[in-house]
Amino acid sequence: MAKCYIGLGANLQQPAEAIASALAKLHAHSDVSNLQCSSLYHSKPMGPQDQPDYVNAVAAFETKLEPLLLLDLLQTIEQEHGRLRERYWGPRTLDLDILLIDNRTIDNERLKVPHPGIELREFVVIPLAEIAPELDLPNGKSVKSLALSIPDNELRILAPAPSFT
Ligand code: A4P
Ligand code: MG
Repeated sequence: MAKCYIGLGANLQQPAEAIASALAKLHAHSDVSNLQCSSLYHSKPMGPQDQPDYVNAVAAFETKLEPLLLLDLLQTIEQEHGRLRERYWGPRTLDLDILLIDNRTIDNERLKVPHPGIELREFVVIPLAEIAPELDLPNGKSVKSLALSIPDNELRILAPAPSFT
């Protein structure tokens, strides 16, 4: 079993509902167990500013899926939400990024783990610290201290973690 952390983001249609529905699909999947999720956060767009604000969250779960099969699963869920990839860092109905898989480092064409953006994104580091305050990244940095030092860029809690029981 590997412990995985993923980032969820959405800024089109009904973003909070898209995230709740992605979590429900993960919860229902036979290879996903012990799913937990941070609060839902409201964030300012990183990248092009002429797009709506985002809803972001970080979830954790255990899985025996190999990393590329996990990526396939997440991409399938993105597709089911009508994900259109039109513009780099542009708006999306649902974006699922693998943040961490245990303490592993993976660097291939389809998958980079840890996700290279973790430390730079308040909408990742702060929700991650909410559910895993004692976690260290594979490079040894403490998630809690990253969360305390990153500018919050107006990040705020929008809603409690969706429940999926
Ligand atoms: N890929 C490589 N590593 C990973 C990984 N760890 N997890 C590859 C997921 N995918 C990974 O991703 C392109 C390719 O990255 C995938 O096919 C996969 O093989 P994508 O999601 O199709 O493209 P993208 O999302 O447009 O680009 P990218 O770089 O993934 O963008 P991000 O990092 O997802 O950022 N502002 C706020 N406030 N909140 C957000 O969530 N998100 C983005 C997109 C921009 N601005 C944002 C937010
Ligand atoms: Mg992405």
